[in-house]
Amino acid sequence: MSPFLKYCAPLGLLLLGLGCSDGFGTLRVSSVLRVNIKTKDLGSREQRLPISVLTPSKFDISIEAIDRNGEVDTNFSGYVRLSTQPGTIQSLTGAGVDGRSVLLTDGVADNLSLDLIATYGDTFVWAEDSGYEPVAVSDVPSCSNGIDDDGDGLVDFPVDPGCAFANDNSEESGTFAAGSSVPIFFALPRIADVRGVELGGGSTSYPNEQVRIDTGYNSLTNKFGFRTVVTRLAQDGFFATDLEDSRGYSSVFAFTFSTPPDLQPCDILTSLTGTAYDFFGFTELNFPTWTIQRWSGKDEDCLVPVPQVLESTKLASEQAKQSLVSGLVRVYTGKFERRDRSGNVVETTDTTVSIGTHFGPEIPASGIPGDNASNCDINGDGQVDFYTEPEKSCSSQCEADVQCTDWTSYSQRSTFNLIVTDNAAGGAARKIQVDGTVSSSLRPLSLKGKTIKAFTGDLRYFSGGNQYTIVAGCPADIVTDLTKDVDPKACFFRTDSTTDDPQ
Ligand SMILES: [Ca+2]
Ligand SMILES: [Ca+2]
Ligand SMILES: [Ca+2]
Ligand SMILES: [Ca+2]
Repeated sequence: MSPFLKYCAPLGLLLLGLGCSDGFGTLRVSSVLRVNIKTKDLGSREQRLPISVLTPSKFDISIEAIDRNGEVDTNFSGYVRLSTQPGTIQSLTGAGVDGRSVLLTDGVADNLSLDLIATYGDTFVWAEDSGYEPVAVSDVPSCSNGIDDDGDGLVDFPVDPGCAFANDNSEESGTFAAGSSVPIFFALPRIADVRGVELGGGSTSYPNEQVRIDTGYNSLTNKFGFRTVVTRLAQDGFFATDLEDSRGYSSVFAFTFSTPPDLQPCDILTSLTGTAYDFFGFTELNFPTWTIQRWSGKDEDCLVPVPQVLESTKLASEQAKQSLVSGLVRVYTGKFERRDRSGNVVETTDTTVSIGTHFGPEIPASGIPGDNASNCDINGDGQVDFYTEPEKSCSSQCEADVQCTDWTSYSQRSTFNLIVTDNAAGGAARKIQVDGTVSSSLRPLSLKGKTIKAFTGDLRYFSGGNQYTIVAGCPADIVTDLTKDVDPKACFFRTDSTTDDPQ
Protein backbone atom coordinates (compact mmCIF):
# COMPACT_ATOMS: atom_id res chain seq x y z
CA MET A 1 0.00 0.00 0.00
CA SER A 2 1.45 3.38 -0.91
CA PRO A 3 1.98 6.00 1.79
CA PHE A 4 -0.61 8.14 0.07
CA LEU A 5 -3.30 5.55 0.42
CA LYS A 6 -2.26 4.88 3.99
CA TYR A 7 -2.87 8.50 4.98
CA CYS A 8 -5.72 9.06 2.67
CA ALA A 9 -8.46 8.15 5.10
CA PRO A 10 -7.38 10.36 8.00
CA LEU A 11 -6.83 13.22 5.59
CA GLY A 12 -10.26 12.63 4.18
CA LEU A 13 -11.62 12.77 7.71
CA LEU A 14 -10.12 16.18 8.23
CA LEU A 15 -11.31 17.52 4.93
CA LEU A 16 -14.79 16.07 5.09
CA GLY A 17 -16.13 16.02 1.62
CA LEU A 18 -12.88 15.41 -0.20
CA GLY A 19 -13.49 11.76 0.29
CA CYS A 20 -11.21 9.01 -0.73
CA SER A 21 -11.61 6.13 -3.03
CA ASP A 22 -10.84 2.48 -2.47
CA GLY A 23 -7.77 1.20 -0.71
CA PHE A 24 -8.56 2.09 2.89
CA GLY A 25 -12.27 1.95 3.38
CA THR A 26 -14.62 4.31 1.70
CA LEU A 27 -15.54 7.79 2.80
CA ARG A 28 -18.72 9.13 1.41
CA VAL A 29 -19.63 11.92 3.77
CA SER A 30 -22.50 13.71 2.20
CA SER A 31 -24.50 14.70 5.22
CA VAL A 32 -24.15 15.71 8.84
CA LEU A 33 -26.15 14.40 11.75
CA ARG A 34 -28.29 16.57 13.94
CA VAL A 35 -29.41 15.57 17.42
CA ASN A 36 -32.61 17.45 18.25
CA ILE A 37 -33.51 17.59 21.92
CA LYS A 38 -37.24 18.09 22.11
CA THR A 39 -37.43 18.31 25.90
CA LYS A 40 -37.89 21.99 26.64
CA ASP A 41 -35.74 22.50 29.71
CA LEU A 42 -32.11 22.22 28.75
CA GLY A 43 -31.04 24.54 31.54
CA SER A 44 -29.01 27.67 30.94
CA ARG A 45 -25.73 29.11 32.06
CA GLU A 46 -27.64 30.94 34.77
CA GLN A 47 -30.03 28.12 35.75
CA ARG A 48 -28.29 24.82 35.46
CA LEU A 49 -30.01 21.44 35.73
CA PRO A 50 -29.29 19.30 38.81
CA ILE A 51 -26.76 16.50 38.47
CA SER A 52 -26.94 12.93 39.68
CA VAL A 53 -25.05 9.68 39.29
CA LEU A 54 -28.13 7.71 40.37
CA THR A 55 -31.19 9.43 38.97
CA PRO A 56 -31.18 9.75 35.20
CA SER A 57 -32.08 12.96 33.40
CA LYS A 58 -34.60 12.14 30.67
CA PHE A 59 -34.74 13.75 27.24
CA ASP A 60 -36.97 13.19 24.22
CA ILE A 61 -34.84 13.36 21.12
CA SER A 62 -34.82 12.82 17.38
CA ILE A 63 -31.90 12.41 15.01
CA GLU A 64 -31.75 13.62 11.45
CA ALA A 65 -29.23 13.32 8.65
CA ILE A 66 -28.95 16.72 6.96
CA ASP A 67 -27.64 17.09 3.42
CA ARG A 68 -25.55 19.88 1.89
CA ASN A 69 -28.65 21.94 1.22
CA GLY A 70 -29.78 21.82 4.83
CA GLU A 71 -32.58 19.39 4.04
CA VAL A 72 -33.21 15.99 5.57
CA ASP A 73 -31.11 13.52 3.59
CA THR A 74 -33.74 10.92 2.70
CA ASN A 75 -31.04 8.78 1.08
CA PHE A 76 -29.46 8.18 4.45
CA SER A 77 -30.48 4.87 5.95
CA GLY A 78 -28.32 3.18 8.50
CA TYR A 79 -27.37 2.97 12.14
CA VAL A 80 -25.82 5.84 14.02
CA ARG A 81 -24.28 5.52 17.44
CA LEU A 82 -25.00 7.94 20.27
CA SER A 83 -22.65 9.11 22.99
CA THR A 84 -22.59 11.87 25.54
CA GLN A 85 -19.76 14.07 26.67
CA PRO A 86 -19.41 14.17 29.60
CA GLY A 87 -21.53 11.50 31.25
CA THR A 88 -23.05 8.18 30.39
CA ILE A 89 -26.04 7.10 28.36
CA GLN A 90 -27.94 4.90 30.77
CA SER A 91 -30.54 3.94 28.21
CA LEU A 92 -31.82 4.76 24.75
CA THR A 93 -35.29 3.56 23.82
CA GLY A 94 -37.55 3.85 20.77
CA ALA A 95 -38.11 2.26 17.38
CA GLY A 96 -34.94 1.02 15.67
CA VAL A 97 -32.81 1.20 18.80
CA ASP A 98 -30.12 -1.36 19.44
CA GLY A 99 -28.06 -0.59 22.54
CA ARG A 100 -26.82 2.94 22.01
CA SER A 101 -27.28 2.77 18.26
CA VAL A 102 -30.42 3.65 16.36
CA LEU A 103 -31.50 3.03 12.79
CA LEU A 104 -32.22 6.13 10.73
CA THR A 105 -34.81 5.44 8.04
CA ASP A 106 -34.95 7.93 5.18
CA GLY A 107 -32.67 10.16 7.20
CA VAL A 108 -34.74 10.26 10.41
CA ALA A 109 -35.15 8.50 13.77
CA ASP A 110 -37.83 10.09 15.93
CA ASN A 111 -39.59 9.53 19.24
CA LEU A 112 -36.48 8.41 21.04
CA SER A 113 -36.09 8.59 24.78
CA LEU A 114 -32.62 9.18 26.21
CA ASP A 115 -31.59 8.74 29.86
CA LEU A 116 -28.32 10.40 30.88
CA ILE A 117 -26.50 9.91 34.18
CA ALA A 118 -23.26 11.22 35.68
CA THR A 119 -23.32 14.25 33.42
CA TYR A 120 -22.14 17.64 34.58
CA GLY A 121 -21.34 21.00 33.11
CA ASP A 122 -22.01 21.73 29.44
CA THR A 123 -23.07 18.41 28.00
CA PHE A 124 -23.42 17.44 24.34
CA VAL A 125 -25.11 14.39 22.89
CA TRP A 126 -23.25 13.08 19.86
CA ALA A 127 -24.37 10.92 16.96
CA GLU A 128 -21.93 9.29 14.59
CA ASP A 129 -22.26 7.01 11.61
CA SER A 130 -19.40 4.67 12.31
CA GLY A 131 -20.75 1.97 10.03
CA TYR A 132 -22.06 -0.16 12.84
CA GLU A 133 -24.99 -2.34 11.80
CA PRO A 134 -25.91 -4.41 14.83
CA VAL A 135 -27.53 -7.79 14.16
CA ALA A 136 -28.13 -10.89 16.23
CA VAL A 137 -25.14 -13.21 16.45
CA SER A 138 -27.37 -16.02 15.16
CA ASP A 139 -27.59 -14.07 11.88
CA VAL A 140 -23.80 -14.53 11.45
CA PRO A 141 -22.74 -10.88 11.21
CA SER A 142 -20.23 -9.92 8.51
CA CYS A 143 -17.76 -9.10 11.25
CA SER A 144 -17.92 -12.69 12.56
CA ASN A 145 -18.20 -14.76 9.38
CA GLY A 146 -14.53 -15.47 8.63
CA ILE A 147 -14.77 -13.70 5.25
CA ASP A 148 -13.19 -10.46 4.05
CA ASP A 149 -16.52 -8.99 2.99
CA ASP A 150 -15.26 -5.59 1.89
CA GLY A 151 -12.08 -6.82 0.21
CA ASP A 152 -9.64 -4.70 2.23
CA GLY A 153 -7.52 -7.70 3.20
CA LEU A 154 -8.71 -7.63 6.82
CA VAL A 155 -11.15 -10.15 8.19
CA ASP A 156 -13.75 -9.64 10.93
CA PHE A 157 -13.75 -8.03 14.37
CA PRO A 158 -11.41 -6.87 15.79
CA VAL A 159 -8.91 -7.06 12.91
CA ASP A 160 -10.94 -5.11 10.37
CA PRO A 161 -11.19 -1.53 11.69
CA GLY A 162 -14.57 -1.26 9.99
CA CYS A 163 -15.95 -3.71 12.53
CA ALA A 164 -17.22 -1.78 15.56
CA PHE A 165 -18.17 -4.96 17.40
CA ALA A 166 -18.41 -8.67 16.65
CA ASN A 167 -22.13 -8.28 15.87
CA ASP A 168 -21.46 -5.53 13.27
CA ASN A 169 -22.93 -6.66 9.97
CA SER A 170 -20.69 -4.37 7.95
CA GLU A 171 -16.93 -4.53 7.55
CA GLU A 172 -17.06 -0.99 6.26
CA SER A 173 -16.44 2.04 8.38
CA GLY A 174 -19.53 4.07 7.62
CA THR A 175 -19.63 7.59 6.35
CA PHE A 176 -18.21 9.22 9.49
CA ALA A 177 -21.12 11.62 9.33
CA ALA A 178 -21.42 13.10 12.79
CA GLY A 179 -23.05 15.85 14.72
CA SER A 180 -24.13 16.89 18.15
CA SER A 181 -26.95 18.46 20.04
CA VAL A 182 -26.98 21.97 21.38
CA PRO A 183 -25.50 22.08 24.89
CA ILE A 184 -27.48 20.88 27.87
CA PHE A 185 -26.51 22.97 30.87
CA PHE A 186 -26.02 20.76 33.91
CA ALA A 187 -24.66 21.98 37.21
CA LEU A 188 -20.97 21.59 37.91
CA PRO A 189 -20.17 19.02 40.59
CA ARG A 190 -19.28 20.27 44.06
CA ILE A 191 -16.40 18.64 45.91
CA ALA A 192 -18.78 16.18 47.60
CA ASP A 193 -20.11 15.08 44.19
CA VAL A 194 -16.57 14.41 43.01
CA ARG A 195 -15.95 12.53 46.27
CA GLY A 196 -18.90 10.30 45.34
CA VAL A 197 -21.27 11.37 48.14
CA GLU A 198 -24.31 10.02 46.29
CA LEU A 199 -22.85 6.51 46.30
CA GLY A 200 -21.61 6.60 49.88
CA GLY A 201 -18.44 8.62 49.37
CA GLY A 202 -16.09 5.63 49.10
CA SER A 203 -14.88 6.49 45.62
CA THR A 204 -15.20 9.28 43.09
CA SER A 205 -18.24 9.43 40.84
CA TYR A 206 -16.05 10.59 37.96
CA PRO A 207 -13.03 8.25 37.87
CA ASN A 208 -10.26 9.48 35.56
CA GLU A 209 -12.47 12.25 34.22
CA GLN A 210 -11.47 15.84 34.06
CA VAL A 211 -13.96 17.77 36.13
CA ARG A 212 -14.53 21.44 36.70
CA ILE A 213 -15.69 21.85 40.27
CA ASP A 214 -18.39 24.24 41.41
CA THR A 215 -16.44 26.36 43.90
CA GLY A 216 -19.44 28.63 44.50
CA TYR A 217 -18.09 31.45 42.37
CA ASN A 218 -20.23 32.60 39.48
CA SER A 219 -18.08 34.31 36.86
CA LEU A 220 -21.17 35.67 35.08
CA THR A 221 -22.33 37.66 38.09
CA ASN A 222 -18.96 37.89 39.86
CA LYS A 223 -20.70 36.66 43.00
CA PHE A 224 -20.29 33.75 45.38
CA GLY A 225 -23.20 31.41 46.14
CA PHE A 226 -20.95 29.68 48.69
CA ARG A 227 -17.24 29.49 49.19
CA THR A 228 -14.52 26.89 48.77
CA VAL A 229 -11.40 27.65 50.76
CA VAL A 230 -7.82 26.41 50.66
CA THR A 231 -7.31 24.89 54.10
CA ARG A 232 -3.79 23.54 53.98
CA LEU A 233 -0.72 23.26 51.81
CA ALA A 234 1.26 20.05 51.71
CA GLN A 235 4.58 19.01 50.23
CA ASP A 236 2.76 17.52 47.27
CA GLY A 237 -0.41 19.57 46.89
CA PHE A 238 -3.13 21.41 48.74
CA PHE A 239 -6.42 20.77 50.48
CA ALA A 240 -9.67 22.58 49.81
CA THR A 241 -13.00 22.54 51.62
CA ASP A 242 -16.47 23.50 50.39
CA LEU A 243 -17.77 25.44 53.39
CA GLU A 244 -21.49 24.99 52.88
CA ASP A 245 -22.20 21.46 51.78
CA SER A 246 -24.21 19.78 54.52
CA ARG A 247 -23.80 16.37 52.87
CA GLY A 248 -20.24 15.98 54.21
CA TYR A 249 -17.36 14.66 52.07
CA SER A 250 -16.75 18.31 51.31
CA SER A 251 -12.95 18.37 51.26
CA VAL A 252 -10.53 17.21 48.60
CA PHE A 253 -6.81 16.99 47.98
CA ALA A 254 -5.32 18.47 44.81
CA PHE A 255 -2.08 16.70 43.90
CA THR A 256 0.57 19.02 42.45
CA PHE A 257 3.79 16.96 42.92
CA SER A 258 5.39 19.78 44.93
CA THR A 259 4.06 22.54 47.16
CA PRO A 260 1.96 24.77 44.90
CA PRO A 261 3.47 28.23 44.42
CA ASP A 262 1.80 31.43 45.51
CA LEU A 263 -1.04 29.81 47.35
CA GLN A 264 -1.98 29.96 50.98
CA PRO A 265 -4.58 28.71 53.40
CA CYS A 266 -7.51 31.15 53.54
CA ASP A 267 -7.33 31.85 49.77
CA ILE A 268 -10.77 31.39 48.18
CA LEU A 269 -10.95 29.25 45.07
CA THR A 270 -12.78 30.90 42.21
CA SER A 271 -12.22 27.87 39.98
CA LEU A 272 -10.82 24.38 40.42
CA THR A 273 -10.36 21.79 37.70
CA GLY A 274 -8.58 18.45 37.75
CA THR A 275 -8.73 14.78 36.89
CA ALA A 276 -10.60 12.87 39.59
CA TYR A 277 -8.67 9.81 40.72
CA ASP A 278 -8.89 7.33 43.58
CA PHE A 279 -5.40 6.67 44.92
CA PHE A 280 -5.85 3.63 47.19
CA GLY A 281 -9.30 4.87 48.19
CA PHE A 282 -8.16 8.49 48.59
CA THR A 283 -9.95 10.69 46.09
CA GLU A 284 -7.69 13.37 44.71
CA LEU A 285 -7.56 15.81 41.84
CA ASN A 286 -4.61 15.21 39.54
CA PHE A 287 -3.18 17.83 37.18
CA PRO A 288 -5.22 20.52 38.92
CA THR A 289 -5.59 24.08 37.73
CA TRP A 290 -7.19 26.80 39.81
CA THR A 291 -7.78 30.47 40.24
CA ILE A 292 -8.08 32.23 43.57
CA GLN A 293 -9.27 35.30 45.30
CA ARG A 294 -6.32 35.99 47.57
CA TRP A 295 -6.80 36.22 51.28
CA SER A 296 -6.62 39.80 52.48
CA GLY A 297 -4.44 38.84 55.42
CA LYS A 298 -7.05 39.93 57.96
CA ASP A 299 -7.97 37.25 60.48
CA GLU A 300 -11.69 37.87 60.14
CA ASP A 301 -11.52 37.23 56.42
CA CYS A 302 -9.97 33.81 56.81
CA LEU A 303 -12.65 31.23 56.24
CA VAL A 304 -10.63 28.12 57.07
CA PRO A 305 -13.00 26.16 59.30
CA VAL A 306 -12.11 25.21 62.84
CA PRO A 307 -10.93 21.59 62.69
CA GLN A 308 -13.39 18.87 63.55
CA VAL A 309 -12.46 17.33 66.87
CA LEU A 310 -12.36 13.56 66.73
CA GLU A 311 -13.83 11.79 69.76
CA SER A 312 -14.51 8.11 70.17
CA THR A 313 -17.87 8.14 68.36
CA LYS A 314 -16.35 9.65 65.23
CA LEU A 315 -13.26 7.48 65.49
CA ALA A 316 -15.45 4.38 65.69
CA SER A 317 -17.46 5.31 62.61
CA GLU A 318 -16.05 4.50 59.19
CA GLN A 319 -18.61 6.79 57.60
CA ALA A 320 -17.80 9.72 59.90
CA LYS A 321 -14.11 9.39 59.18
CA GLN A 322 -14.60 9.01 55.42
CA SER A 323 -16.78 12.10 55.44
CA LEU A 324 -13.95 14.07 57.07
CA VAL A 325 -11.14 12.79 54.82
CA SER A 326 -9.03 15.63 53.38
CA GLY A 327 -10.54 18.05 55.88
CA LEU A 328 -8.91 19.55 58.95
CA VAL A 329 -9.27 17.43 62.06
CA ARG A 330 -7.92 17.62 65.59
CA VAL A 331 -7.57 15.49 68.67
CA TYR A 332 -7.63 17.57 71.84
CA THR A 333 -7.22 17.22 75.59
CA GLY A 334 -9.97 19.03 77.47
CA LYS A 335 -13.33 20.47 76.67
CA PHE A 336 -13.47 21.94 73.20
CA GLU A 337 -16.29 24.07 71.87
CA ARG A 338 -16.29 24.27 68.11
CA ARG A 339 -18.04 27.42 67.00
CA ASP A 340 -19.37 28.57 63.64
CA ARG A 341 -18.41 31.95 62.21
CA SER A 342 -21.22 33.62 64.11
CA GLY A 343 -19.78 32.37 67.37
CA ASN A 344 -22.45 29.75 68.02
CA VAL A 345 -21.25 26.53 69.57
CA VAL A 346 -21.88 23.79 67.04
CA GLU A 347 -20.16 20.94 68.85
CA THR A 348 -18.71 20.29 72.28
CA THR A 349 -16.23 17.55 72.98
CA ASP A 350 -14.39 16.53 76.14
CA THR A 351 -11.52 14.13 75.57
CA THR A 352 -7.98 13.25 76.62
CA VAL A 353 -5.19 12.53 74.14
CA SER A 354 -2.25 10.35 75.10
CA ILE A 355 0.49 8.22 73.61
CA GLY A 356 0.23 4.51 74.31
CA THR A 357 2.75 2.62 76.40
CA HIS A 358 2.99 -0.44 74.17
CA PHE A 359 5.48 1.27 71.93
CA GLY A 360 9.12 0.34 71.50
CA PRO A 361 11.74 -1.62 69.55
CA GLU A 362 11.68 -4.88 71.49
CA ILE A 363 10.09 -8.07 70.18
CA PRO A 364 6.94 -8.79 72.24
CA ALA A 365 7.26 -11.73 74.58
CA SER A 366 4.91 -14.54 73.45
CA GLY A 367 3.83 -12.26 70.60
CA ILE A 368 1.81 -9.98 72.89
CA PRO A 369 2.85 -6.30 72.67
CA GLY A 370 3.87 -4.73 75.97
CA ASP A 371 5.92 -1.90 77.44
CA ASN A 372 8.71 -0.94 75.02
CA ALA A 373 7.84 -4.02 72.96
CA SER A 374 5.74 -3.43 69.82
CA ASN A 375 8.10 -4.72 67.18
CA CYS A 376 6.24 -7.47 65.31
CA ASP A 377 9.04 -7.99 62.78
CA ILE A 378 10.01 -11.06 64.76
CA ASN A 379 12.34 -12.54 62.14
CA GLY A 380 14.02 -9.18 61.60
CA ASP A 381 13.66 -9.06 57.82
CA GLY A 382 12.57 -5.43 57.88
CA GLN A 383 8.84 -5.93 57.47
CA VAL A 384 5.86 -7.36 59.27
CA ASP A 385 4.38 -10.39 57.55
CA PHE A 386 0.63 -9.95 58.03
CA TYR A 387 -0.16 -13.38 56.60
CA THR A 388 2.22 -15.77 58.35
CA GLU A 389 2.63 -16.67 62.02
CA PRO A 390 4.00 -15.55 64.37
CA GLU A 391 4.12 -12.01 62.90
CA LYS A 392 0.49 -12.25 61.79
CA SER A 393 -0.99 -12.64 65.27
CA CYS A 394 1.53 -10.24 66.80
CA SER A 395 0.41 -7.48 64.41
CA SER A 396 -3.28 -8.23 64.94
CA GLN A 397 -2.71 -8.12 68.72
CA CYS A 398 -1.09 -4.71 68.26
CA GLU A 399 -3.91 -3.56 66.02
CA ALA A 400 -6.52 -4.49 68.63
CA ASP A 401 -4.53 -2.99 71.49
CA VAL A 402 -5.32 0.71 71.95
CA GLN A 403 -1.94 1.20 73.69
CA CYS A 404 0.06 -0.25 70.79
CA THR A 405 1.95 1.54 68.00
CA ASP A 406 3.40 -0.79 65.37
CA TRP A 407 7.13 -0.26 65.72
CA THR A 408 7.90 -1.05 62.08
CA SER A 409 5.55 1.71 60.84
CA TYR A 410 7.11 4.10 63.30
CA SER A 411 10.69 3.27 62.38
CA GLN A 412 9.99 3.42 58.65
CA ARG A 413 7.49 6.28 58.33
CA SER A 414 7.59 8.00 61.75
CA THR A 415 3.85 7.47 62.14
CA PHE A 416 2.53 6.56 65.59
CA ASN A 417 -0.77 6.27 67.36
CA LEU A 418 -2.57 8.58 69.73
CA ILE A 419 -5.22 7.37 72.16
CA VAL A 420 -8.36 9.48 72.39
CA THR A 421 -10.39 8.84 75.54
CA ASP A 422 -13.79 10.41 76.16
CA ASN A 423 -13.79 12.12 79.55
CA ALA A 424 -17.38 11.20 80.34
CA ALA A 425 -17.77 8.46 82.96
CA GLY A 426 -16.89 5.12 81.39
CA GLY A 427 -15.77 6.93 78.23
CA ALA A 428 -14.46 4.80 75.40
CA ALA A 429 -10.88 4.94 74.13
CA ARG A 430 -9.89 4.72 70.47
CA LYS A 431 -6.63 5.20 68.68
CA ILE A 432 -5.76 7.12 65.54
CA GLN A 433 -2.52 7.17 63.56
CA VAL A 434 -0.71 10.50 63.25
CA ASP A 435 2.22 11.77 61.23
CA GLY A 436 4.28 14.50 62.86
CA THR A 437 7.34 14.38 60.61
CA VAL A 438 6.93 18.08 59.86
CA SER A 439 8.27 18.73 63.36
CA SER A 440 11.97 17.99 63.72
CA SER A 441 11.80 18.32 67.52
CA LEU A 442 8.98 15.85 68.13
CA ARG A 443 10.15 12.73 70.02
CA PRO A 444 7.08 10.49 70.21
CA LEU A 445 8.86 7.70 72.08
CA SER A 446 9.80 10.04 74.91
CA LEU A 447 6.12 10.96 75.29
CA LYS A 448 5.10 7.35 75.79
CA GLY A 449 2.35 7.05 78.40
CA LYS A 450 1.94 10.84 78.57
CA THR A 451 -0.97 13.13 77.80
CA ILE A 452 -0.53 15.78 75.12
CA LYS A 453 -2.65 18.86 74.45
CA ALA A 454 -3.53 18.59 70.78
CA PHE A 455 -2.63 17.23 67.38
CA THR A 456 -4.12 18.90 64.29
CA GLY A 457 -3.80 18.14 60.60
CA ASP A 458 -5.46 16.95 57.45
CA LEU A 459 -7.05 13.53 57.55
CA ARG A 460 -5.63 11.21 54.92
CA TYR A 461 -6.85 7.78 53.94
CA PHE A 462 -4.93 4.89 52.46
CA SER A 463 -6.79 1.65 51.82
CA GLY A 464 -3.55 -0.31 51.62
CA GLY A 465 -2.40 0.09 55.21
CA ASN A 466 -3.18 1.73 58.52
CA GLN A 467 -6.06 3.50 56.99
CA TYR A 468 -6.56 6.95 58.53
CA THR A 469 -3.72 9.29 59.41
CA ILE A 470 -3.78 12.84 60.73
CA VAL A 471 -0.87 14.58 59.00
CA ALA A 472 0.36 17.71 60.77
CA GLY A 473 0.95 20.61 58.36
CA CYS A 474 3.47 22.55 60.45
CA PRO A 475 5.15 22.14 63.86
CA ALA A 476 2.55 24.39 65.52
CA ASP A 477 -0.07 21.72 64.73
CA ILE A 478 1.47 19.57 67.43
CA VAL A 479 1.02 20.82 71.00
CA THR A 480 2.55 18.43 73.51
CA ASP A 481 2.68 20.89 76.44
CA LEU A 482 -0.54 20.68 78.45
CA THR A 483 -0.14 24.26 79.64
CA LYS A 484 -0.31 25.56 76.04
CA ASP A 485 -3.24 25.70 73.68
CA VAL A 486 -3.70 25.43 69.93
CA ASP A 487 -2.77 28.32 67.66
CA PRO A 488 -5.82 29.06 65.52
CA LYS A 489 -3.53 30.41 62.78
CA ALA A 490 -1.17 27.44 62.68
CA CYS A 491 0.21 26.81 59.22
CA PHE A 492 -1.25 29.94 57.61
CA PHE A 493 1.61 30.94 55.39
CA ARG A 494 1.97 31.74 51.75
CA THR A 495 4.40 29.82 49.57
CA ASP A 496 5.87 32.79 47.78
CA SER A 497 9.08 34.28 49.13
CA THR A 498 7.79 37.76 49.94
CA THR A 499 5.27 36.90 52.63
CA ASP A 500 6.59 33.58 53.82
CA ASP A 501 5.91 33.55 57.53
CA PRO A 502 5.78 30.01 58.88
CA GLN A 503 3.59 29.92 62.00
CA1 LIG B 1 -16.27 -10.81 7.56
CA1 LIG C 1 -12.50 -6.60 5.45
CA1 LIG D 1 -18.84 -1.65 10.21
CA1 LIG E 1 9.28 -9.93 59.32
